[in-house]
Amino acid sequence: MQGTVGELGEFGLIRELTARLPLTPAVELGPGDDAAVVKAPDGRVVATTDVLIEGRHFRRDWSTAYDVGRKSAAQNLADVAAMGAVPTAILLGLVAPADLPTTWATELMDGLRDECQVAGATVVGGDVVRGDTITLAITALGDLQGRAPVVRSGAQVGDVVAVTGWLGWSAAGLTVLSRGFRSPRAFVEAHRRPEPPYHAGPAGADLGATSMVDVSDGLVADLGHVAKASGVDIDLRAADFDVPAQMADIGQAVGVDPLVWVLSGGEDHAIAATFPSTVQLPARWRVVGEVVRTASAARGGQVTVDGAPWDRVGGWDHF
Ligand code: TPS
Repeated sequence: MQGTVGELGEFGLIRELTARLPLTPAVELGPGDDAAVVKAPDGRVVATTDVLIEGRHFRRDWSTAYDVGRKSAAQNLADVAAMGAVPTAILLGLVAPADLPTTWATELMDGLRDECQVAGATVVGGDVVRGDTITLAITALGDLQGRAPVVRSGAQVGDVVAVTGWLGWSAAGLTVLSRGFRSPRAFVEAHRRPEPPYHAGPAGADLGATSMVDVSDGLVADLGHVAKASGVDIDLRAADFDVPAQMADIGQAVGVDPLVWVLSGGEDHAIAATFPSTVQLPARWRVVGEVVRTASAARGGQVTVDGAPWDRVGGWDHF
């Protein structure tokens, strides 16, 4: 293998990258032709895309290429799961400088492949282009397997709000890394390699979720989209969140209220959903609030914590 992607060339690089990919039952034709063929027995395809840029979404001195691959696959696959679908495939658009070590690109692909495997999907194709800043454009596809998609607009007054997965760990890790530390490892690892609860997407749909979202920008911010789309408000109960002792300790050490990480931190890719209050939820779902009639003139969208507006660091917004 040549040292840099520039030395290897576009087609050499594509050969190196695609040689690492398995086929799965959902894939009729993998990489190598003009396009791949992914089965959609459901007759519908769930599709989503996300762009990640070096410096803004990841740093090469904070994460390995493998972890960048795991995380960038995870955030797309989690979006598919949050619709109530099972992920089937991803496609990668990679912009890379010519001096990028080939191993960075192959390790990235290994990370994408391994995270896809966790979710039951695989990489079916992509493109590589030369450019100044490493940029990944990832498209993920999924299969609803006959389910109705669980959209943001379905929350009903009286529903409970429940979450599953991790909350606040990635944001705590980002705070630690931003301040030049590399530990505690649990938080740094959570930031480098989130573990979305993929299975909870389709399972939540089957339990009767009335709305569902992937928590990427922060719980309050993402539930704000649900509340707005559904024309309701949402009230969360701070005491119902799990703030682990280790998170409280590190919060104390860096002077941050850990509830800010839990409620406003993104990138753990937890799943939040609303359910009719009559639904018996399995233990992995934690009930943290309820859907209430909107009090705002703007016809919904307010998320309160213990009845008060939550204005402490308002989630992630690029602009
Ligand atoms: C180096 N960050 C970037 S994107 C995002 C967050 C919390 C939310 C979702 O983005 N600086 C570095 N790495 C990071 N991960 C952050 C800052 C924080 P999108 O809306 O693009 O899906």
